[in-house]
Amino acid sequence: MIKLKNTDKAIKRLILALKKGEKIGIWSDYDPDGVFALVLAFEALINAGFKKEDLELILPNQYKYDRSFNKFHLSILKKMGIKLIIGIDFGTTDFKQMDMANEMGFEVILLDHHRQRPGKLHALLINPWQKGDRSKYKNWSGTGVAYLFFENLYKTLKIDIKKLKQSEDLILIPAITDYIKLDKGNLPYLKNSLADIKKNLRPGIRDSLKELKLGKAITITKMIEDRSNIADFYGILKNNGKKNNIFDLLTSKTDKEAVKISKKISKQKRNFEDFVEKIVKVGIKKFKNTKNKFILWGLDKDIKLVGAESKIADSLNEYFKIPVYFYKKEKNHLKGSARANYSNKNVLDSLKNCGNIFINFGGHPKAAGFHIKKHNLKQMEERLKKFYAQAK
Ligand SMILES: [Mn+2]
Repeated sequence: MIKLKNTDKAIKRLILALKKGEKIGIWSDYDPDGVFALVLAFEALINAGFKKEDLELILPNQYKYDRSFNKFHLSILKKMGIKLIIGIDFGTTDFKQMDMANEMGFEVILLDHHRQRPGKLHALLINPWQKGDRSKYKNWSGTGVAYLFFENLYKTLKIDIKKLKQSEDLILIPAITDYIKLDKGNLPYLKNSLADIKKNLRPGIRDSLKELKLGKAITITKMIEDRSNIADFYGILKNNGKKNNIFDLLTSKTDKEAVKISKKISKQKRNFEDFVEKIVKVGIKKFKNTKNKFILWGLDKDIKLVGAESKIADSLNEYFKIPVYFYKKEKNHLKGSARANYSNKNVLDSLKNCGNIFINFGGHPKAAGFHIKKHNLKQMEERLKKFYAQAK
C-alpha cells in the first residue's frame, strides 16, 4: 500500500472527527478531477462510517469564485459549526487562502497533486510532489491521491477494502482528463478502475460513456485518444456541491436519471465546443506566420463558459506545437491557462520565471494557470521571451 507523507497525521484527525461525530467540509476543485474526487471522498467517508448529514460538500462555481477557498463558502461552513475541511485537487500553492481559512479557525487537510512552491502553507498537505514525500511514484490525479489516502484510512480503521473498491471506477477518467502520465505505480490502479467501469455498475459512468460513443471495447489507450471528448463532457460543470450536475450524474441511482443528465450535458458540450472552435480558428489565423517560441493571447472580455480558456490554450498548443498562454477577463483581472501538452517545454517553470507579477499561479509542467493584473501582461510577455530565449 502506498502511503504519502502526512497520511498518518490526517488519519488521526479524521478518526477523532468520526468519534466525536464532527461535521466535516469537503471542498473540491471545479474540474473533472475535482468532481470525481468529491464523489470518491463522499462515498469513501460514508462507507467508513461517517454520516451523510455530517458531510458538507463544496464545489464553488469557478465563474463566480476564484479557484481554492473563498470567504463566502468558508463563512457558510463556519456557520454550520464546521472546524475541519478536506480540500481536494487544489491548495498546494494557495498560501493566502489557507491563511484565511486558518484565521477563521479551520483546520485543513489537503489531498492534492499540484507542484509545490516554497512558502508557508497553513494546512496539512498530502501531495506526492511535496518535499519529503518518499513515495516512488508521483503521477496521480487528485482523485488518485484521495484514493491512496482512503486505502490507508480503511486499513487503520480495519474496514473491508471491498467497500472502498466500490468507488475505484472513479479513478481512471480523471487520470485521463488531467493528463496523468502512466507509470508502474498508477497503472495497476487504472487497470482496476477500467475493469470496474467495464462491469457497468455505476449508471452515471455507464450511460455517459455510451453518450460519448466510446464503443464497447474501451481501453486506456482508446480513452487517451479520445481525451478531449471526455474532458469536454465531464468539464461541463454547473452548481455547487451535491447539486453539481456531474456529481448528480455520478451518484444517480437509475439509468433513467443518468441518461437524462447525460443528454443535457451533451447538448451543453456541443455549445462549448462550438464556441472554442470559433476562437481557435481566429487564433490559428492570427498566429499563422508566428516565429515566436510561444503564444500569449487572450480576450479582454469574460468567457461565460467554465474551462474554455484551457481548452483553447490546449487546442492552439496542439496546432502550433509551441506553449500557449490564453487568458480571459475575469472581474478586474485576467485569468489564464498555460498549456504545453504538445511541446517539450515546461510552462510551470516559465511562470516561475516571471517572478512575482502574478496574483497567483500554479499547476503542472504541461498545464498551469495564472491570474494577472492587465497592466502586468506586457511584463509577462517580456519575461516569457527571455525564458524561451534561454530554454533548450
Ligand atoms: Mn487535478
